Amino acid sequence: MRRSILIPALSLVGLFACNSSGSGDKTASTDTATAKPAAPAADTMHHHMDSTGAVAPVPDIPAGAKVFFKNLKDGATVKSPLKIEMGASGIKVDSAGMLRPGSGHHHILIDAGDSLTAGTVVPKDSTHLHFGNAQTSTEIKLTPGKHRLTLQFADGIHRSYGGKLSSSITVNVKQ
Ligand SMILES: [Cu+2]
Repeated sequence: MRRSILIPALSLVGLFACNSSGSGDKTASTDTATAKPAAPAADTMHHHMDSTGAVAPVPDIPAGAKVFFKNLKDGATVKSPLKIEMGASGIKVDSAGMLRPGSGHHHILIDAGDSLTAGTVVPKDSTHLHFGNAQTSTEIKLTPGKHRLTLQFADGIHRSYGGKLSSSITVNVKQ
């Protein structure tokens, strides 16, 4: 398993090294210039390119895949802090950083709209939470009253899979 992740990671490092130093040599793994991009870098700042140099499109959604709030129903009355279990079926929950078809990671949008158009990079702020370590549960603090929560799945480089892989509920947080 680790191996299959490592190999594409290394080939990407080679790609970046090519751009910066012109040396895509695989023996350059001890080179400090090629070692740097191996860090969690490959996040939102780097485009993942295919062999033609174009940014790869958002991967197709596997047939029947869906995401859902496991432990919460629409309209539920809840307490803060609120534990949220994020469910996914038909698609793999994986860590962020690399584009891998058939996988992605969860995001929670708090009072920030129902879903993000497919291909849109999910913002990173207090109302758009990323779970790029493949987390499937979290705890959030909410002020009393009604809140709209959206679970939004996105690909390895944080691009939304769109409404098909999202789910929205309203919760009523009691004082
Ligand atoms: Cu993300």
